[in-house]
Amino acid sequence: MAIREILEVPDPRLKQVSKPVESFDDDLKTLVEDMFETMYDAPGIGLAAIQVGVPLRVLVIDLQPEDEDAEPEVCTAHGGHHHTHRPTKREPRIFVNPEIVHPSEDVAVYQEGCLSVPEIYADVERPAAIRARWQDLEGNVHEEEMEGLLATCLQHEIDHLEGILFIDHLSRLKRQMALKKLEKLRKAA
Ligand code: GNR
Ligand code: NI
Repeated sequence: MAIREILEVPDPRLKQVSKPVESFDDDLKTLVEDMFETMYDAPGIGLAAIQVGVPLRVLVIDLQPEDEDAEPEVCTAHGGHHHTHRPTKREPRIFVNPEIVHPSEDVAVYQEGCLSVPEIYADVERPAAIRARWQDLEGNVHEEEMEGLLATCLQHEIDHLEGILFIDHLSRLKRQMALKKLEKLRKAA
């Protein structure tokens, strides 16, 4: 297992269209293991293979984002009695060759962020629910209806497979403002 480097804008590889997975072999399993390790370390709730420079249609998602190895954080935000924050439980999900077979007409707005566009957050409107189809590490096909954050996150990740970032859904002005802000943050760092 290894943590891989996450590509950031304006890396041109993020604009590539990823290729379907054809061999469900040990290399694929290693890629997925490394993607989970990289995602939990970041931490993030999803990761597409192209974000670690591999142009294959592979995604991992876990909506419980906190790093298991992190020191427990002492929290005093609840009336003075201390407790620690830990992921309640991990829910790792793997999506190989994912497709949206049916998006809902109703939309939902979520504030999105992206590990490849660090520290930038913006509201994005997407179909609120989707029927998705994908393969697992053995190549077996699955289909499921999703809504809420899982539906949003899967659509964000499938966009990565097409070379699309969440900032591409913003107006040109808002996208330019986001990229300027990121440039400024990098200069300050
Ligand atoms: O960690 C992430 N959080 C997030 C929040 C709202 C909508 C989508 C996401 S995905 C993002 C990780 C990432 O960049 N995946 O590609
Ligand atoms: Ni992203």
